[in-house]
Amino acid sequence: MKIGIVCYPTFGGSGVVATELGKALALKGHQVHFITYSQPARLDVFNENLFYHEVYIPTYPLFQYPPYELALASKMVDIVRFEKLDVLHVHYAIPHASAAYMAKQILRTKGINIPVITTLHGTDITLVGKDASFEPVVTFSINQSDGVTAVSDSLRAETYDFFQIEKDIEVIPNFIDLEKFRRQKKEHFRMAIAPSHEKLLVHTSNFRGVKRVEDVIRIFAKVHEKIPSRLLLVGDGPERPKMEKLCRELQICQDVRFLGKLEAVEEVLSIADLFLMPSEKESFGLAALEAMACEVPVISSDAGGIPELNVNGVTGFVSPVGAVDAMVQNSLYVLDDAHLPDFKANALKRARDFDIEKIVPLYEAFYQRVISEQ
Ligand code: GMT
Repeated sequence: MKIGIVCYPTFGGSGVVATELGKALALKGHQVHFITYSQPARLDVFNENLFYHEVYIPTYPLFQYPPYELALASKMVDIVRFEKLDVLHVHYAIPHASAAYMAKQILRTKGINIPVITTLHGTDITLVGKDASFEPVVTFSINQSDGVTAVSDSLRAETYDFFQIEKDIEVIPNFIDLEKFRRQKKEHFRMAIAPSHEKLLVHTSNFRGVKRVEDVIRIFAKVHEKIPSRLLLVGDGPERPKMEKLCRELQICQDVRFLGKLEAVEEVLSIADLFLMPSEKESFGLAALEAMACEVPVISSDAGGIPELNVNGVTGFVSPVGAVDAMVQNSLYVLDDAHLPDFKANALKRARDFDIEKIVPLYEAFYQRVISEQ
């Protein structure tokens, strides 16, 4: 197939999933065309089947807000026609689904019918999409898509609860490349970070409010009172300055490292004992799956789709959002050397359910079905 993929090119979960999907499809012989405003962060390989088309957004003094959606729609029209694409797959509804709708209508006037598939990722539904400024357009563009997928049962349910959706939404969960995300031997690195065999807790996120990084730090502070431990924070975002201040107030700075954005997050996960994800909202929790693939158990909230991934009492523990004390108790239980090896093994076993080799064929079958229904 010739597949167009539209996504955000940043480190965000939806962009990562879209890019990894495109790379996997290219390896299987499909021709994949990425259409976005800059090179996707993980599109760092050469493959004869992979193409990247940059959306150029002209500026003009009149535009306080340059119209990206129009430039994107025009680029989609151009690439679908020139490359003779079979399907357009857009990741994250805003504004990709409405831009795809516009492209589809324009192409129709030229005698081309391009099937559009929209994958819902999370905040496009649970946060941003619900805002009255976007809701009518999100509802309309989901209903106009030829196929719709969501990354968890929870996200599918929330979409039907909040929006007037007439389309079937198929759940295709996120996936993991177990070749890339596996526990590597990094003993020298571990000795440098935890020379006295301290336990290592890790959190990775975009440091936005919904990630509740404050809970991460408060959980760690209490764990740290009980056992020698260190906290590694990967990622960056608006909450970071507040979090650095909180570490000072709690006098734990010497045992907390802010590592910033890292490309090889699997190297940090390879030395970790526990992953913390206390999010307020989380449609899937891709960062937790990456940790589990590296044999790291997860202490999480019960937000959104996380319980579909993190099995309570097996791969870690799940508690209500904000239940810091319960998360502390559960962390101490998992980190106990009598329990840790079992939790690590269970985390990896569960991650294998989301092996990229199992999930990519679900997308291929979905594309075939949507194309054949046209
Ligand atoms: O978590 C974010 O803020 C980024 C966001 C995105 O769209 O880039 O992530 C969402 O999509 C990921 C991939 O499907 C999911 O694993 C995340 O759970 C989801 N984030 C939220 O629902 C908050």
